[in-house]
Amino acid sequence: MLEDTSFAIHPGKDAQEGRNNFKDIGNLVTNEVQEDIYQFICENGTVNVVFYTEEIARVIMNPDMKPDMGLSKTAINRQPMQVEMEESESTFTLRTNKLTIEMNKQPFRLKVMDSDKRILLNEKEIGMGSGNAGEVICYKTMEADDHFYGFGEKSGFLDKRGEKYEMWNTDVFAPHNPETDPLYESIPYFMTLRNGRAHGVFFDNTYRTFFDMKTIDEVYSFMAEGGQLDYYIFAGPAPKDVLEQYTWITGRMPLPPKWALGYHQSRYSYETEQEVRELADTFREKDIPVDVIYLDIHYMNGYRVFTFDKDRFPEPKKLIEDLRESGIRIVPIVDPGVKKDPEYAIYQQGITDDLFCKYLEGNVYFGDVWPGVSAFPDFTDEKVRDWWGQNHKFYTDMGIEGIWNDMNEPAVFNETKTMDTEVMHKNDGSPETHRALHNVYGLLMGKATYEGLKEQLNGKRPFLLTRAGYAGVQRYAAVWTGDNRSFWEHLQMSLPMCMNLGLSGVAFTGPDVGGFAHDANAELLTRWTQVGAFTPYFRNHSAIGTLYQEPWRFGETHGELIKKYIELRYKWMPQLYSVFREASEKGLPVMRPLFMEFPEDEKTYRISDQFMIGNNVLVAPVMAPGVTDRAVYLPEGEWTDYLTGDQYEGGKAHLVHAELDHLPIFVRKGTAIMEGNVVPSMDTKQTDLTLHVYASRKNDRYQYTFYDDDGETFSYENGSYKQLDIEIQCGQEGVNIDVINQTGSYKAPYEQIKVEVHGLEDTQQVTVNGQKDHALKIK
Ligand code: MIG
Repeated sequence: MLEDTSFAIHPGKDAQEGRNNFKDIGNLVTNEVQEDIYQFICENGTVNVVFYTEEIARVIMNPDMKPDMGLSKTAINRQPMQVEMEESESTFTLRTNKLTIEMNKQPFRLKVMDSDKRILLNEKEIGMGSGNAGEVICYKTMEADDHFYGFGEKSGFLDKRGEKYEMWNTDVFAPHNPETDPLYESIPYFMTLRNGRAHGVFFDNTYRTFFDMKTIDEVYSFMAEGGQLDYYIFAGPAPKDVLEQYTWITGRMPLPPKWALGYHQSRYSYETEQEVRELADTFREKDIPVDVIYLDIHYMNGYRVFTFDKDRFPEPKKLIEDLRESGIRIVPIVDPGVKKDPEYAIYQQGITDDLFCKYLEGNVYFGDVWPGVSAFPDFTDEKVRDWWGQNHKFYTDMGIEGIWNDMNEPAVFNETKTMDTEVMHKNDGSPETHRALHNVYGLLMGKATYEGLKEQLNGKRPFLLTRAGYAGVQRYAAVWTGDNRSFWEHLQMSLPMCMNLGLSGVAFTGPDVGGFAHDANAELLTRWTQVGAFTPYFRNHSAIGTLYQEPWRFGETHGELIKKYIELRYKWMPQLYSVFREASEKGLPVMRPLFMEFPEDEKTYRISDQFMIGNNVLVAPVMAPGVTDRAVYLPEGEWTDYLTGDQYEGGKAHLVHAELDHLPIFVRKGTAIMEGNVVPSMDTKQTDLTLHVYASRKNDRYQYTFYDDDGETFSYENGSYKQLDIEIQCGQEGVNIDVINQTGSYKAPYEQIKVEVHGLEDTQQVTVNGQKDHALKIK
C-alpha cells in the first residue's frame, strides 16, 4: 500500500531494505583444482569455475561455504571439461580456444575475454560480493557501446541499456506500462552486443533477482536475494551463437504441432456449449481459417480443474468431436489452484497423498483464487508432477491435445499476489522455501503438464500455452504475454517484448491480439491482426466485460481485411514452419530483431518497431491510428514489398505508404520464401506449394532450407520429414535454382513445388535444377 504513496521515494528506503551492506569477496586466500573444477577460496566467499565447452563457462560463488555444484530446476546436466591453467604472481588464467578467464588475486577480480582478447566481462573497483541477509551480487564494467537484450518478458523498448529489472513471477492486471516490472515470466538471462559481437550471461538463480544497467555509471550488476551467485558465460561471438549456446544449457522448443501455428480464437469466456458451437459455425460460414477455440474458466464446475460444468457444457466430448470434424480443436484453461472441497476427488487425492504445498509445521497452505479457498500442488516434487500429468487423461480422453496454463506464478488474491514465501517445497528430496523456488513454480507445472500430455497422446505432439515460466520454459510451452490492453501503445510494446522473449530462448510467443482488457476497435483490431499473422503465436483474446473482438465484430469492411490477413498466415505456414524447425534445432527465435541478421549494422541495434521472420523477411507494421505512412529502415541489400512488388534499396530509411489493407512486408532480393494454399485449418494438408524467388541482379548466393513433415506426430524424430536445401544463385544472366539436397523419408502430400520468380529483368533467364521447367520434383 505504502508503495502507492510518496513513501515509495522516502530518502531512507534503500537502507531500510538492507541494500547498503555490500561485502566484497576480498582477496584470494588459496586455490584448488579438483579434476575439472577450478576452485578459488577468498576471504569472503569461494568461487568455482567450470567449462562445459570451449564457449561456455560457469562461475559459482558461495559466500559461506564451498559452492554447491548442483543444477537449478532448468539447466541441462553436462559434463565439465578440463582446461589449461596458468599462474602468474598476480593472476590465475583459465583458457580454451574461445574463452579466457583471468582471475586477479588481490583483490579477487574476474575478467573474461574471447579468442581475440576482447573483454566480455570485467570487474574493476568492485566485483562479487554478498549482503547480510544472504544476498549475492556482482558488478561488471559497462562499456560505452554495450547494448543489452533478453531478460525474458519485459515491457519497454528493445535495448535494455539504462533499465533495471526484477525477476519475480507476478500476475499484473494493472496496465503494463514501460515501468511495470516484474511481469509473469522470470528469465534471468541477457545478451550484450558491442560493435557487432555478442556474448551472453545466464544468472541461474531462482530467488528474486535484479539486473541493473541504470543506477551506476559504466557499471551494471546482477543480484539475488538468496542462493549462490551462479552464472554461465556464453562466448558468442554472433548473436545467433549466443542463443545456440544458451539453449544448449536450458533446452530448445520441441517442434509444435502445425495446428498450434494456426489462428486461435479466445475470450474470457465463451461461456456455454451453444456459444462455442455458434462461434465455430460463424468461422465456417464466413470461411475464415481457424485452428483453435479456447475455453476459459467458465467451462469448469465451480472453477474446479479437471471438471466441466454440467449446465453450461452438458456434452463436452461430443462438442470436441463435432468441432474436430470441421478442423477446430478445443484448448481449455487449467489453473494450479485446487478448490478446498472435501467432496472433490482432486482435492481429496491431494490431501490424502500429500501432494499440496505445506508449511514446515505440516499444515497445508491455502490461498484464494477463482474457486475460493484453494490448495496448490507442489510441482517441485516428481510424485506430484506425475499425478498432475496423469489427471490430464480427463481431457485427452475427450480428444483434447492442448492445454492453457494460467495463474501459475502462482497468482493468489492477496496483498503479495502470491503464495506465502515461507511455504516449503519438497523439491525432489531437498526441501526449500517458496522464497527460493517461486520463480520455477510455473515452469514445473508446465513440465508436469507437457510430459503428462505427451504420454497420453500416443505419439501426437501436445501443445501447451503458459503465462508464467523461468529460463528453459521453451522446452514445454509457448508463452503469451498476459493481460495487455486494447491500446495502440500495447501493440507497439508487443514487438520488443516478443523479440526479447525470442532472444531469451522462447521462440513461440505472442500477445493477445486485439488486446485483452479495454475495448478494441475496428482499426486497432485490423492493424493488430496484421502483426499477429507474423508473430509466432497468433491468438485473439479479450476479457470479460469488454467488447467482443472476433474478426467480424467491427463491420464488413474491416472484417474482410482481418480475414485476408488470417488467410495470409496460412499462406505463409510452410515458410513459418521451416523457421520454427530452425528454432527447435538451434534455439534461434522465429521473430527476430534486425540486429540478429545484421549485427554489423549499428542502426539496427535499437529498432523496436520492425522485426524479421527468419533471415530474409522484414515486417514494419503500422501501429498508430490514422497513420498510413511510416519510416522503414531497410538494412543492406535490395528489398521487395511482398504485397505491392515495389522495390527498395537497403542501407537506408524509406517513407512507406501503407493504407489499412497493407502490412509492409519486405523480402530481401536474392532469397526465397515458401507459400502454401489457404486451408480452413491445419487439419487439411496443404498440397499446393509455391517457392517464391526474388530475383536480384547482383551476384548473390542464398541457401534456402525448406522443411516439412506430418505436422502432428514425433515420427520426424525417426527420419520421417522432408527437407530441401535449395541454392539460389542470382546474377546478370539470370537466376539458377538448384536443389542440392533432399533428405528425409516423409511422403509429402504434393509431388512438386511450383517456382515463381519475381522481379526478373527481360535479359534474365531462370533455370530450375538446370531445366527451363519451373517446378521442383519431390522425391
Ligand atoms: O484475469 O482466466 O491472463 O488470459 O482470460 C484473471 C481468466 C485470470 C488471466 C489471464 C487471462 C484469462 C483470465 N485470467
